[in-house]
Amino acid sequence: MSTQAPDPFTTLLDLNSGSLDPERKVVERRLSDMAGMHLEGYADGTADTVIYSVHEIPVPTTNSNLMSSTTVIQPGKVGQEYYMTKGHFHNIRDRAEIYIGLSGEGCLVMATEDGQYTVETIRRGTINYVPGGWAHRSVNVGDEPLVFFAVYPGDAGYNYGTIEEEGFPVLVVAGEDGPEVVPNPRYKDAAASEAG
Ligand code: S6P
Ligand code: ZN
Repeated sequence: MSTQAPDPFTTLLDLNSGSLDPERKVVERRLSDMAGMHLEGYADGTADTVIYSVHEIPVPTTNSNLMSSTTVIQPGKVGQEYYMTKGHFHNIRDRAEIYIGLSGEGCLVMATEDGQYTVETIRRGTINYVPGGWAHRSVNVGDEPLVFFAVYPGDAGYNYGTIEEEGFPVLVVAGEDGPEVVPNPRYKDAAASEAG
């Protein structure tokens, strides 16, 4: 079939842990994979710490299929900045996405290439809409794992390079009274991010 539709199938999602049955493709991201993404460097000896895992339900990567995954971000901080995902635009920029919060407390930072941004809440029961053209990064601001489910067109793909080079306009940091959104001093500052 030209749409490459798979046969119908069902997956069991553990709403607390984010694990799937059956598990098909799990990607783990460690502090070493996040080098340069937090404002501060991570502490010596912590490079192998797993920050988040993505449990994907793979389908053919066509526009007629819906890819989905569960992300589990561990609680923790690098300096004052919370553990978070790398963040990305979709490779096909106009592809949208939906996040459904399952457990934990988090933020979804979204930004356009020209610097518009918004920071939304992720928690059990939230449904976040990520429009096409908005880069997105999720941040665990709580003490428990942050778990959310994502659905997106099968051909959306990932563009990590733009965020790696430019960052997001804002950071989410631990303030005296809880999470705070602050300007990113290195936003679009290539020289600073290379030095950092
Ligand atoms: C995919 C979707 C999520 C992320 C996951 C990890 O479009 O937005 O499944 O891939 O939350 O984030 P990242 O930025 O490392 O891919
Ligand atoms: Zn995405």
